[in-house]
Amino acid sequence: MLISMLLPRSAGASVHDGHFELVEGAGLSAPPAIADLARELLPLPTTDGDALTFRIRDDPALGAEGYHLRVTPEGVAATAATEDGLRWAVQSLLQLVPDGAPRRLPCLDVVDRPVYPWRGSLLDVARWCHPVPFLYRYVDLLAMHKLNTLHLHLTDDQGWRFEVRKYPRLTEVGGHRRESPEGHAREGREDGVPHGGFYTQRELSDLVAYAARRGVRIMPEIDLPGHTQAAIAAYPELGNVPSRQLETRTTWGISTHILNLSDATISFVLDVLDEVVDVFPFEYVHIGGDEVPAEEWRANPDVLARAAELGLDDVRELQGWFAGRLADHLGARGRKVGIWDELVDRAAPPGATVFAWQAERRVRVALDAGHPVVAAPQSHTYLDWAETVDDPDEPLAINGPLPLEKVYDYHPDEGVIGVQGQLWSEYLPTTDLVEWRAYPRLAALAELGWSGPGGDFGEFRQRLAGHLGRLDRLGVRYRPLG
Ligand code: TNX
Repeated sequence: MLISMLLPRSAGASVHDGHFELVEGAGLSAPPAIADLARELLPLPTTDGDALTFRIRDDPALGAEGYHLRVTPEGVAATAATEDGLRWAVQSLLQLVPDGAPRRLPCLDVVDRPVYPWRGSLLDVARWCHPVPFLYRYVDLLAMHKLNTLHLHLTDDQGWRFEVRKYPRLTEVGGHRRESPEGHAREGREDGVPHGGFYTQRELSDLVAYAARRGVRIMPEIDLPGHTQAAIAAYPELGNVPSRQLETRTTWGISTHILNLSDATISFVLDVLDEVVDVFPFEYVHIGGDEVPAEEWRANPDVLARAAELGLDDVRELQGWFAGRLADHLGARGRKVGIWDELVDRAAPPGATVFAWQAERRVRVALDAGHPVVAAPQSHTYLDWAETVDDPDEPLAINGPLPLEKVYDYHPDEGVIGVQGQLWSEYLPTTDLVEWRAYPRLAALAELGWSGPGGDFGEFRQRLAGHLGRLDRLGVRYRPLG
């Protein structure tokens, strides 16, 4: 049966007579990491004891993230095969605890596990460098929704946000963009506003550790070889016309300026990735590969020579070769790569995980090419799109509409490893707007990811109404239900 308090909905549950009342000083026993998390998140102080127990127990039926949560009149007992499973049990417990006394929990049995191992949220911090405290809050909200992966889009034409110790100009120069009259001319779009900022490696390492305590892994993305105008502004020798001084791009859209593929540029990129790997322990590093206009390559004799030497008919195939160099380098460091789905048509490195973002059918194309695939089609998962296009109060967005129901009702192709919601930030200059766009659609995506497709939207919407009360208490600036 369905437990109305749980969002995402659980795989299986039953409710029994009676209740357990959680009181101040209730005894807690759990592995140290889980005890710390529960103490931090529960609304009441606890002591050592057996009223709330969390235990690791080998149970293949629960998989890597599942858990069993049982409430009896005597207390709460959770088991899972892993600490991750226990973390999700803590999140479910929090949803069962009423806000305010008496904190009575119904007696129940929840046996729960996710349908997809990859439940992601992309946040673009390159277009706007959202403040570090917001990233912590963002992670808290992901964990609350049992989303397990934060994809941080750290670099783009308009800004480079990842501190690289070996190449400080990436953030000194590439971390800033100037005011631009050309952008201002496009009224209301926040184009042309000067902006700057970056994250130190220390800040990101601390964020990674905080997220890990909540079961959220962070996948960094360094978008290459396109979307790199900020890097080329910082180090012109990376570009196709080394004597040309570009600036960090000041308007939205795709830059035509991309990396050249010289040996020096490749070793520069590998140095950058080495520093990325030092900061982000997660198994995956995303190396981009979207939207690479090839005109500059066609006009660059060195690139043409490289293509000829490799026997490639089309310079665009160099993209696959380049990604392969990066994948080999990262592979030697124990990492796998994530790539955008354009690379599937350009000899993508075998085994790379494809993020299929273009048309929905690209998910199938990537699967058929033999890749692990995260379904991220813009039609269903681009949460930066407006929910409606006929509401005059709707803030400006890059595209739309993408209503809540469409996100919820998405049926990814059979065989994907998961789903991911994207928040590109061209039109999300403030954290309030990020939250407005993210919620409640990210809650719908989270349920799709955890509970699988085919949920009843009407029922979800009712459960969501209660869930929004939780977001209210946290001060989340979500978009109210229409
Ligand atoms: C396409 S999706 C992009 C981003 C934009 C986004 C806007 C993708 C891999 N590239 O650079 O921000 O559209 O919706």
